[in-house]
Amino acid sequence: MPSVRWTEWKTWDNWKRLCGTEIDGLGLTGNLRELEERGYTVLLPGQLGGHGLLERAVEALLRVAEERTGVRPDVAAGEFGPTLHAGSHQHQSWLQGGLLSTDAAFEQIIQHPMTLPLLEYFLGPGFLLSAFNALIKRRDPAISRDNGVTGGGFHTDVHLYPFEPLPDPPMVFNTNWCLTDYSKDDGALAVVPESHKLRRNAQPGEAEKLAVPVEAPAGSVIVFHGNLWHGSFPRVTPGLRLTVTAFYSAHYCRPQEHFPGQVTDESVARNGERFRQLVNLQDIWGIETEGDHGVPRWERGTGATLRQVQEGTVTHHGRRYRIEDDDTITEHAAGRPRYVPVD
Ligand SMILES: O=C(O)CCC(=O)C(=O)O
Repeated sequence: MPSVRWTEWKTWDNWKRLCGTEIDGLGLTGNLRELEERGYTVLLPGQLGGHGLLERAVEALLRVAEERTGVRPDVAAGEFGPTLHAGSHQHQSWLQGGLLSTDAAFEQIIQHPMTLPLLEYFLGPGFLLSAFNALIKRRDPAISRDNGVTGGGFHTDVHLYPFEPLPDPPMVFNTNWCLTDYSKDDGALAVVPESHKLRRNAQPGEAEKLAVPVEAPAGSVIVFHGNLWHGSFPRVTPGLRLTVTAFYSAHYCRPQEHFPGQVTDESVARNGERFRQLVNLQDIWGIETEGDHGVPRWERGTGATLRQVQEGTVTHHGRRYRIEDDDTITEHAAGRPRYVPVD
């Protein structure tokens, strides 16, 4: 995130210029252009840098699915156990809630250095992780390549915003991490290119006619705009499609999941400031008692007052910090604190 004071950028144009410089330095200008023009882009494994993240994420997903359902998904045979959200549409099953802290690979995914700058460009400073889910999908026996393969379940992701035109700048952005290959027959994400510019939801049946598959090899990530019409194609090949979705919202929006109440101590200990900020652990809002006022969530329950927090130091996981106001978001209370290591 550009660590420039709010008073020095203040407008969206300035913000985007700052972020654009960082994006350019990472070689992501083409991806940014696709996001602006089409509403989605694919970052390929070669751009993401590998380091075994794909393999670790697949293993984590299979392990957690087995813990939750009693059945280890069989990626080749196309079988998985019953989950709470099974069969929403098209023979797919969502693992929702409490997934993030189950594996360090997932924590790495939500703060990946190649996705965050693109998200920041559109969502602004201090954006949050809104939800972290997994999706397991198998062949739909009712559909074959011969009887037509159309996309289904089309929606935008701006679930909390009840008005049209849809918000611009967008309030939310999505990343779908393809843990297996994505082709149309594999049941890929279906999108309507440029539909994010329409700033409205699709009429029934409208998106199906215009949808195209987002095809990508395993290990890619699809980044897409919150106002984009999307769904997915039914799977007509054997085996499973595996996906994890990291969904983000702007700093001023309400996240879907309450991460501060769910991330484990081990998870926080093995991650840094960016992770704590994304899961809203350093938030000063969500006040419950008078003593909470201005006190970051991470300090709540310790009995520390605002004055003690501001004037002293705090210790977490063996590390001592001074807490400063972060004026890179705004210059007053809507900002968030910054934890500066003291030793
Ligand atoms: O790939 C899919 O099946 C749909 C994903 C989706 O709708 C989402 O991540 O919001």
